[in-house]
Amino acid sequence: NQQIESQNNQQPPLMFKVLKRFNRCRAAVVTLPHGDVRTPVYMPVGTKGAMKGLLSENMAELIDCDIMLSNTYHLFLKPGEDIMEQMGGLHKFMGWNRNILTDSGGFQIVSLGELNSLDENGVSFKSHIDGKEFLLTPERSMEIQNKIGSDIMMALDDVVTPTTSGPRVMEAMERSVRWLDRCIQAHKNPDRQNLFGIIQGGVDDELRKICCEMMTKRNLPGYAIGGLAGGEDKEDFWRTVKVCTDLLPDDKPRYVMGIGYAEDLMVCSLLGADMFDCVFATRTARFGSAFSKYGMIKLRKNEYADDFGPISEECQCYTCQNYTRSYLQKTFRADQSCLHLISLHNVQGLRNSVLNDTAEQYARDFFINYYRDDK
Ligand code: PRF
Ligand code: ZN
Repeated sequence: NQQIESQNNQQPPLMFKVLKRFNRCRAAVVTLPHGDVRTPVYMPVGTKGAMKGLLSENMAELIDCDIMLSNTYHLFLKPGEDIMEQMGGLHKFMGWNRNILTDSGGFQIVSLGELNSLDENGVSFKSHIDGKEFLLTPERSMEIQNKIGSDIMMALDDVVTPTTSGPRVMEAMERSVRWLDRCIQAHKNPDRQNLFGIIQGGVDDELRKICCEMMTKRNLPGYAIGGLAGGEDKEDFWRTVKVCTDLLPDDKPRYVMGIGYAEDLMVCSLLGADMFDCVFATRTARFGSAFSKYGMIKLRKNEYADDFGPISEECQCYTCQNYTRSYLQKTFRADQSCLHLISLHNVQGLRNSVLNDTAEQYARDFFINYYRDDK
């Protein structure tokens, strides 16, 4: 371990600059190989290499996106790592020259139900395309992500649902640390690609603390908080995020994986997290809620069908500068980019309030309106 802890001392291709703070919350800029990412940031997911319904040449323009997320698992099955490598990486393959973050694959295999077996060596699974059997190890995940050329690669982790209890939670946490070490060893391009570790440990504070302590010793360019947003109580969820953000380095980005509800983006940002995605976005009631000075705007509602104003008149965010409530209402059911536009508005609203020194009022108003009953 001594060797692993010290070999990671070279400068990573990532800079993190905090512009302003409100208590734990930070408005920052993460500089990556493909440009600046303004945080807090909500990353849209382009699972098959391109966002559903959007061409990548239009995507940056359409949704003002600094970074998108893609999945090793899906890219590995199609178009495959060799095509990706021959093309010179996913950026070239997609014609996307802003940043890309790739998840390591294990979580997708488990959550899509493709898992055959899991042991210390890795995860074995059957392709949902042709039924062929594959083994994903930490080394293979790094090899594939190195070929993809993502700006941020995620370590392969052993994920259990947050409602799991007993010795399996500790086993998964400890295995995630051992797999992280194998990822660090196998990573070929530390000068061009950032490897993030993923904190596990369920909703057990002690396990989370141990995991944070062990992983921060590896001196990685950034850290994710995994294993949450899977049916646990909000109280457990938010407390666990705070346990981790208290211990993770203040001068590095923190990414909470797989959350998408407006209130979770707010709470986690206020607790000091910087990056979010929502791979398994479900369109439940509060999902289309956008916040404005006039209260919560539930964009799925028909009353907005002929409302040609922005979500919020005074909002400077990209969504409000370019889209009407009517547009968002109409695309709500059909298009995942709409959900991204709403989340972008919510997150950028908070970011701007931190920059303007009005975050306290912003957060108060948000929660007062969010939990107010429908009139
Ligand atoms: N690990 C990885 N990807 C993820 C998660 C995780 O814990 C989550 C949260 N359950 C979403 N995506 N590798
Ligand atoms: Zn806005």
